[in-house]
Amino acid sequence: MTAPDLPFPYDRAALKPRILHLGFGAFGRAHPMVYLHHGLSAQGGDWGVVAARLNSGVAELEALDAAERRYHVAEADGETTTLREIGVLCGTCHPARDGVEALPQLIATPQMAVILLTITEKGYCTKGGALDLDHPGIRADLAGGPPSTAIGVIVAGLAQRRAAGLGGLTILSCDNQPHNGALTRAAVLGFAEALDADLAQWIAAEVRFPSSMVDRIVPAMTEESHAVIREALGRDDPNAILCEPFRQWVIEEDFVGTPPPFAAGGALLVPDVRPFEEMKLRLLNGAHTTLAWLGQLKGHETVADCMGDSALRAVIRQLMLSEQAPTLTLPEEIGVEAYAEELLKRFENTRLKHRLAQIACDSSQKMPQRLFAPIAANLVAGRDWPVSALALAAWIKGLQDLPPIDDPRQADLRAAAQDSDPVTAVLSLPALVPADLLAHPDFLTEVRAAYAALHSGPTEANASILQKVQA
Ligand code: CS2
Repeated sequence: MTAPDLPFPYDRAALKPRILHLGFGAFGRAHPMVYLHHGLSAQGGDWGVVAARLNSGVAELEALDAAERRYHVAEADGETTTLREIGVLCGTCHPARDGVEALPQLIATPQMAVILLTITEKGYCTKGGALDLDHPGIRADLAGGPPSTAIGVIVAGLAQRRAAGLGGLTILSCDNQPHNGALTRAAVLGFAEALDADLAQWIAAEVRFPSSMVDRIVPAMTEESHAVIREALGRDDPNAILCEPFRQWVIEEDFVGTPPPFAAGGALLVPDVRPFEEMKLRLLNGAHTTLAWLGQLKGHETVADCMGDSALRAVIRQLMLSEQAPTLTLPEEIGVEAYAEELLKRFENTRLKHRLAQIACDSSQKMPQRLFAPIAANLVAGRDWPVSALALAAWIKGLQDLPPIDDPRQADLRAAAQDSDPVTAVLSLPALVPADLLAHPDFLTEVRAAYAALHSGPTEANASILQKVQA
């Protein structure tokens, strides 16, 4: 156990609101803020953060304010708990408390330099890589209402910056999407174009949208994790967060001006993050989503429980090494076997109660990058993908058998899962599976065979798919 490092190794009084973190939640606390904490500890500086939420979360921000915006991060595995107090926050902001103009105005302050986003996949309001102009939130924001989406807030703020004669800034996505910088740019420009072509041109020229690959397992807090903090700290910290010791952040080197000291805090700044993000999304997140559904159907509650199930562990290893890895162009310095073994070890961490039901949330938004894209690559290359097929089948079976799980498309998904051919009905929902994958003659056939194996047990007709699963 390590005592919290006090006093802060940087001058909190010197921090200015130069970073706005939209969607400040568990991951934000435990990942980008920790990098900044280490960066400021190494280099000093005035890079303070305003933590913001858009919809829910007023109470969370007020709890932070009540604690002078200090909170602890506990990194736990095995017997070890390392506690660290983070002091990089210099303010909080919520439209419901501070008024709808507060966030755009903050974006338009001269010293504001970086907007960090942890708004989850659905927060980008995109469809097929472009802004979804039919999204109800986007429609309302474009109609001139007080902005309610992150994209609407950002564009309102950028418009004010431009009107004030200020320069652009950097918008840094920290969500698990491929090419998350390009996606953010497409969403922001799509919104601006629908409002004012000149503004869109100004944004395209003045604002940078680096992509980044983020990695740290940060489950939602539970009573049990609060008890771990209480024991390590000797008192409660309602704002604390418990996570694994591992952390990784690979950021595209594309900032307006000097970046915050993320690199000094351990982040890797590179010209191209694509190999890293694809590797992480497919091996880690693809395995997570597969476990979320297969594991729940087998009666498991957490990722660590699944790792204690030798058959499931073997299936996940097969997914990583035989189905996901062959679809990747890997960073030179990374050996895929070692990366997969390290992931399995991280998944084994019993100190984290990482609930499968939490990972299963928003699966419609996660499947494309985690499973559909690698399946498509495997079909083109003529490789087998039996575990991926089982993962999709388990999702569909879970939609039928498990309690409802949050997903923006939940109503459609659950209705389709009741069809007499649930595989076809779910996977043919509009704008879910890319058209060329759906049209591939083997795609639905393989998932149907996997579904039949899960639903009615192995039969002659579906035996081949199970034989291909080595466990
Ligand atoms: C998880 C991720 O909930 C999920 O979808 O797969 O939050 C995962 O824990 C992180 O991406 C790990 O870096």
